[in-house]
Amino acid sequence: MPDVQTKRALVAGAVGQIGSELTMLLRDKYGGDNVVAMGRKTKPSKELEESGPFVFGDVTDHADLERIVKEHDIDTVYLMAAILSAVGEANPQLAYRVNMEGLYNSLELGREYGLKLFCPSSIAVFGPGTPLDNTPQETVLKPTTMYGVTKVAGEILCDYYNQKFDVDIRGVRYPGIISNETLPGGGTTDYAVAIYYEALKAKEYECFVKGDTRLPMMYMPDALKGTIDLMEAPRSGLKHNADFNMGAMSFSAEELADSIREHIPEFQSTFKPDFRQAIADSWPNSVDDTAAREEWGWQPDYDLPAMTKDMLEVLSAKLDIPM
Ligand code: VAH
Repeated sequence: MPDVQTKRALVAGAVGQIGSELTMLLRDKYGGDNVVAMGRKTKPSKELEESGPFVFGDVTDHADLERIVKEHDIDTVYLMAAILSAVGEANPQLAYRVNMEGLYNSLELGREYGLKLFCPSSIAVFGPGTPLDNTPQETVLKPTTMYGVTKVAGEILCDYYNQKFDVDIRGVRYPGIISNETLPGGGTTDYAVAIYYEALKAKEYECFVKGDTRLPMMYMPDALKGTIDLMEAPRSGLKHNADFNMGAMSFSAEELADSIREHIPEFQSTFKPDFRQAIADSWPNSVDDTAAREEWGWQPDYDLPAMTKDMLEVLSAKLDIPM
């Protein structure tokens, strides 16, 4: 099948951490009217509501999703709706339903309507037995969270639909994403966002993982750039589908706090691990993203110092708290 040229996109999960910023960027690119934002329950921001169409819908409801795809003449779907790792461990049944049924419905609509799909995965596909450093593209995938289980199954399903039905499905294994627009909802890497808000607001933060916990992370502008670049790459150059490792930076919670102290010397950080420590411990320290670099030219712009500087500047202005 030739490459689908996106004219009208649907972003499912458009009120979430990544979806909200991705929608605005896609609207800049394709025109506000051509990018339909879909949320399930949460009221959208004024910006999201006024810059293009917004609909309420549920990815677990095939008929509902099909109606939206047909009504808006959608050719490309970004499936950003998901239950993340921490909430998923509190309610594995919900994580299974949203992540698996949402994906299955999207894949089936992709097959029926010839849609191009972005179906994100996560470093949560890794687990015990996976090499921790510079984790290879092809390696042991035996996660210990329901979120990770749904992402491994999802990657394989995406490969299957690609081969069997020639559906153009792409995706990356997102690391922890750090951003300053919409808060993340219920992941293990949420501390890496919360720490910036609290450093400005309270000058102290109690982190829910240990100081030496090291994870792969990425600043939102890089995550968005990677997402769109992968979707725009010629399909013929891709050997992988929806499972690209995509690295940017890797730091421990203590190093993150230290980078903030470069700007706010009085900032105090303490570490009190909870149930999320075990989840973090099951994930790698860093990933090998050679395949993404070779197949579609992936190249991140931000390292930890550059991200911290930008995060604090943006949040200081937004919260009206001087550094
Ligand atoms: C989570 N942020 O913490 C997500 C992520 C890297 C993991 O996909 O659950």
